[in-house]
Amino acid sequence: MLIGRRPTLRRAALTAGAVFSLLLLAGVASAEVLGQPTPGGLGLPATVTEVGAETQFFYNVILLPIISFIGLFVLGLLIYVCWRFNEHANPVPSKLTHHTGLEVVWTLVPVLILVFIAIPSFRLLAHQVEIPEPKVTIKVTGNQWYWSYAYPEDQGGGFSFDQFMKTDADLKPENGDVRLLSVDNEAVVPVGEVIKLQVVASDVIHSYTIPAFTVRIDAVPGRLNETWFKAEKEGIFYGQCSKICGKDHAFMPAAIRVVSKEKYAEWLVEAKKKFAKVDDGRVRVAAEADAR
Ligand SMILES: [Cu+2]
Repeated sequence: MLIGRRPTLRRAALTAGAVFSLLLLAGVASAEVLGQPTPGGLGLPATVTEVGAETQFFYNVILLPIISFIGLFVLGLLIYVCWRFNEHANPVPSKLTHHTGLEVVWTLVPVLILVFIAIPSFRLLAHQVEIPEPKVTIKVTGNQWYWSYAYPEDQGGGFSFDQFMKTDADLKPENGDVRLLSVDNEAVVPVGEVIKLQVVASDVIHSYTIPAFTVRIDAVPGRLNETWFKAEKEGIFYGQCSKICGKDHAFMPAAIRVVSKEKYAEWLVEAKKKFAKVDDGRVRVAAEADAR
């Protein structure tokens, strides 16, 4: 009986191993596409910031092995108990209800595991929360259902613009447009510089998220939240609103393009001209009223 089963078991194990390796390969291959989700992607998206690398290390190397071990250990215990103490194997159950040694162990061990996790966790949290001296500060406002960006005057900005998702009709895949993620006006930042984001909302709670920067912060009306990132690679990085904010919650992506310092300076000059006319809603309304 057992001899008959073995080849089947081995085949099943080999198949499982092959499927797992393929999934891993798919995950590794897809990790190369920066800043956007990839079909067949597995694991966390590729990151381009130091905080992102630390976060992924914390998750993949510290947390994942611990939770996997705990999950397997509890599963093993359950299977053992079902097998060893079922009605047939153990017809006369023990009357034992307390075991001081065991109770001390199963209280202490989880506490020690939590302390072990807390140390790197707080270090990471501090790195995320303490914002270094920023080169560029951008105010991001969440609206139903789009993001607005304001670049301050004293850093060469002095303009603001809205960022809307491109509709399917406007999409140009040949130019690298991605459905549900590409926007009309990308926010632009220089590579290798500390960017501070001040995030707020004008109507309901939104959440500004760019996975490749490991940036995710709530946009709350009447409250200015701050976060930061320093992108080490150029490219276009997408995110989506991560707080259910109404009808078009799924259609307010965020897009940040990271460019060289020279290109950023050029973009500032262009953007100043491009967005000068629509820098203030009231100005626009007044101008429209005059025209009438
Ligand atoms: Cu939203």
